Amino acid sequence: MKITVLSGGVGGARFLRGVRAHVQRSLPHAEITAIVNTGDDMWLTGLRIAPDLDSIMYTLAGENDEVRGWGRVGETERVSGELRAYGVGWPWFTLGDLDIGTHITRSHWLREGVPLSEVTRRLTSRWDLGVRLIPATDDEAETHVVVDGGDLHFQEWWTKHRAALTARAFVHQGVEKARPAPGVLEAIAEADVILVAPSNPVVSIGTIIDIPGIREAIAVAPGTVVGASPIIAGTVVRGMADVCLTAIGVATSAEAVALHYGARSAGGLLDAWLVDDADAAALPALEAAGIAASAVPLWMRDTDTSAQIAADALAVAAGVGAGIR
Ligand code: FO1
Repeated sequence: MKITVLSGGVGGARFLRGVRAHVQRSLPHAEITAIVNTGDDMWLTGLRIAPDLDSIMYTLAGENDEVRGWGRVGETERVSGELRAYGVGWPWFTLGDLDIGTHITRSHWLREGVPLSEVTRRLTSRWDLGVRLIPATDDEAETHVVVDGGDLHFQEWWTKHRAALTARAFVHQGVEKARPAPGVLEAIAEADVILVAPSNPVVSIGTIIDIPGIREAIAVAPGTVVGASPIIAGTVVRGMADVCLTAIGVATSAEAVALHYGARSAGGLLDAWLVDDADAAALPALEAAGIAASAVPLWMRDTDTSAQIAADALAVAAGVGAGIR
């Protein structure tokens, strides 16, 4: 069985940890491929930062800072203290010493002309992650946020301003020239199930399907597409997806996000959608929109609960695949 997951950073990393746990327990021969958002990526003090790829890599390696949700566990910040002293970098964006090891290695290979997908393969081969990570694109297509008075790189808006500056629009710079990274279209075409992680629908999932060719590949993929809502009872599970959704005129609800993604039968992304039990009232509207919906516990408290969500998503996929609506 081949499972392909569209994923952003922190929420996606926890979801992938659950998919892996469920597969290890119940589907030992299944292969998991994660297509990961690269819109958050940037050059900083000469280093290429790839937050979502790193959050997933560290989380699946068991090396992540579980409290902060990003960076490495047991981290120190001696080098970033020096960067601040020299007045370079972003004082509000902390690069830990261990994390800098990843950025130096990635930047070194990129400067040798190695594409990001091969860099990612090399970095992740240090551990037995049980999941293949592929960046959505090898091209630089960074998310910028248009605010009153100009535009900011997403990371500045997110970490320096905590998304407090009203986002007038999100611009995925250079996306029209970006191409899916090697393996992305195959991972979509060959998947029995495509899972849409409960990541930020705008700046994580949206920026993946924006890459020319990806939305089109999903539209004709023979597998079943099942998403998990990143919104529970009108609140975001984590991060600032609500601010991003408001900026594009989408309500912060499990139903609104599913309708924003759209039913694949109507030219959208989804065949099915998991909402939390608290949002069970949304099921009839979703069914009416052509999205098979199921209400299950969606809070990812730990690996067991995220494994159960993965199991629920695969069960819904099996039902839809068998024509059971
Ligand atoms: N998030 C913060 O809120 N503050 C930081 O200083 C910060 C540093 C950082 C360094 C490397 C990295 O991979 C991620 C980092 N993040 C930080 C998180 C980052 O903004 C998020 O992981 C995503 O880009 C947004 O989902």
